[in-house]
Amino acid sequence: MNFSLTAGGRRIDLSTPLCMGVINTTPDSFSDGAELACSAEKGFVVDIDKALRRAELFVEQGASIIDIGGESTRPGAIRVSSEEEINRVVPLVEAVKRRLDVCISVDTSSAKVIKEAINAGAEIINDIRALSSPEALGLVAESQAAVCVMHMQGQPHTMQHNFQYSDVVQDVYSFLQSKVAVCKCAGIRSDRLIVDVGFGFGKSLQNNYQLLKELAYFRSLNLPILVGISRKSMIGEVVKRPTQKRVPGSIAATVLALENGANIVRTHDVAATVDAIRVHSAYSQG
Ligand code: 7PJ
Repeated sequence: MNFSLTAGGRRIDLSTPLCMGVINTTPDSFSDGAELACSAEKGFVVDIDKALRRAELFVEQGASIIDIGGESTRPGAIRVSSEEEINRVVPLVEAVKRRLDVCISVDTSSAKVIKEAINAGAEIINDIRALSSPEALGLVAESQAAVCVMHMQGQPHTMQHNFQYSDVVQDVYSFLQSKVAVCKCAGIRSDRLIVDVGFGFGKSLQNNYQLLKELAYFRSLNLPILVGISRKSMIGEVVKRPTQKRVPGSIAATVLALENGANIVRTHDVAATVDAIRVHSAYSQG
């Protein structure tokens, strides 16, 4: 399937899969956030220069999209206020916009953050809560931004305690199908929509691998598929390594996702992921 996405003023060609590099501006992100802190005394403040250098490096390494997040959504995380999230995210969106010609995605569920992020130049809203707030849905609909609609069962602070599926693949599929219908009904055309099964969001290890194995089934939604696997516990539990050492395992899972139809790969490790995408593309054309 040859998709193209309209995101803000940008047309994004998805005839080959793209890499989305993650920049977390959260103090408690398990893999990178705390590294971007610049002052421990005043609480957490994002070091814009450091974050910008990381964005530049990601672009040099081949990322097409930079995903900026200000709310930690790892299992157990507590929500932060929209004001706090805006303070973390918006200055970085503005700085990346000024410096780099790269598509900017913002990882948020808050309508206030969505509004400010789009004003600052964000072209994709990556909402792990699938625009569940009516204001968020309205704001995205009336903008030109694209949106990534992700499946999650529960909320980050409790999602790994109790989840239940009758058939995880079918349940996630139905959820995405109905969220896509809601988005279209609000006026978001299909060339502005991306879907994501939400690896690790209210799912057992087995659920995650079932979804990875059956990812191709989600192609029948006829929308680009984004996957976020990078360094997650579905890798850590299998390779038995801490987050920083999960890159090879993450790449193995990424290649499987690509083979099953993933169009966008969200990652903390851009260079390795871009290599995997290139090898997979050569294999596909071989
Ligand atoms: C995902 C995400 C994901 C999308 C996070 C982490 C946790 N957004 N945001 N998909 N994961 N669309 O980076 O491990 O899987 S935060």
